[in-house]
Amino acid sequence: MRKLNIGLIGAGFMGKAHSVAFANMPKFFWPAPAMPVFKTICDINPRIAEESKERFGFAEYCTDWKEIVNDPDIDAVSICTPNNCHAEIAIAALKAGKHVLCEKPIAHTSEAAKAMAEAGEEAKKDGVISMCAYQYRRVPALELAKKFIDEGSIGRIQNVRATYLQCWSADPSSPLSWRFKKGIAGAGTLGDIASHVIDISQFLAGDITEVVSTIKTYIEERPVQEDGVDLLGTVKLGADAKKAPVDVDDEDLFLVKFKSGAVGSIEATRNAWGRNNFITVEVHGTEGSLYFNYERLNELQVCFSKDADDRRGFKTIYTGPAHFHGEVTWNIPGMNIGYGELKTIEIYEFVKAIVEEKQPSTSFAVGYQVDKVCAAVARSSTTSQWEVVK
Ligand code: SOE
Repeated sequence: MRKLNIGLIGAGFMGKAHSVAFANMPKFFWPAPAMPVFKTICDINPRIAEESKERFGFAEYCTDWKEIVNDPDIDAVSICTPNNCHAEIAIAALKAGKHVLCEKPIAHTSEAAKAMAEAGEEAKKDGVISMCAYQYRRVPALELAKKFIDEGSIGRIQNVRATYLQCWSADPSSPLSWRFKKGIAGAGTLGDIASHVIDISQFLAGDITEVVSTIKTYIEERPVQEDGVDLLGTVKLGADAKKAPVDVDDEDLFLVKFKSGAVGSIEATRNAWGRNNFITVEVHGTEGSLYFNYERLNELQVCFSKDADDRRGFKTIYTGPAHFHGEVTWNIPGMNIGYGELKTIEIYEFVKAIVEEKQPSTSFAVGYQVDKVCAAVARSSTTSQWEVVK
């Protein structure tokens, strides 16, 4: 079986998610398209780099990503660093002929996102794969929603209402990690999580062409955590901790127009107490509606206008073996998959794309399209006008 030497850069939360998924991929998808070999893991923190080598089973570790990009034995690179490093690493890796899976958002500026998309197109000519980690569109229930839409079961889409609500940043005592710094993250909630629901909405209803938005920053300064690793709000610092300003958005609200003529609304925040990974999408068509909530990951609610008046309403389909990649996960609907399996599906799609030399559905070009919508949302929040996605 073909082997694929992996270099993983950034050993935090996402580094763990990618490592677990590479390890599990052949356990679910057998025979695997290729066997991942855990070659090198990189983190700028030497202690974390060394520990992660042991923990995730890599042969080597390093603290400089260039060692991975320059290693002729490495075939594919996973980029799990903060956003401001994506472009430099991804472009260098693609130029070195390595397949790249990069965490979202694609980049921290529009210029960097454009350069990555161009590098992805260039690399494509040599059969090199670029992929942006918008994994949620691969939730089996959302793949099923797409199937209903494509089959015409809910008619023509009129409205898409999507939210991504979390609460990990609602507490002002949670530290100023890189996610609250524009220079590193590029944006706050917008790039971090609104981008996911933009991708899902475009996956289901086609490209967004215009937006009008309002953006708010609720917590304008946060305590500084010296040498802190980003732990997503699980760390709380005392009132006496030194504080520094937040220069990114906490909440984004926007209306959207799709190329198809459909309209919609998107809301995203990391400051909604009680909401955890509350990704919802409701699609209203001329002949029915679909509803999904990530907190009920294995369910899709469907309602069809053709049902008799006295029994029309949402019914729940539990995803399982009959659905997207369900035949390789667990045998009975209701046994359920979780975040780990979802990342495993993403890694399978990446490895399959490499072996088949076919760009995945979330190529850098798609990551760039999401970035363009985010840029229009940011522009509209200052002009208070509808802004065209360009
Ligand atoms: C934090 O908001 C975060 O880890 C995001 O960065 C991820 O993209 C999302 O899937 C879960 O929440």
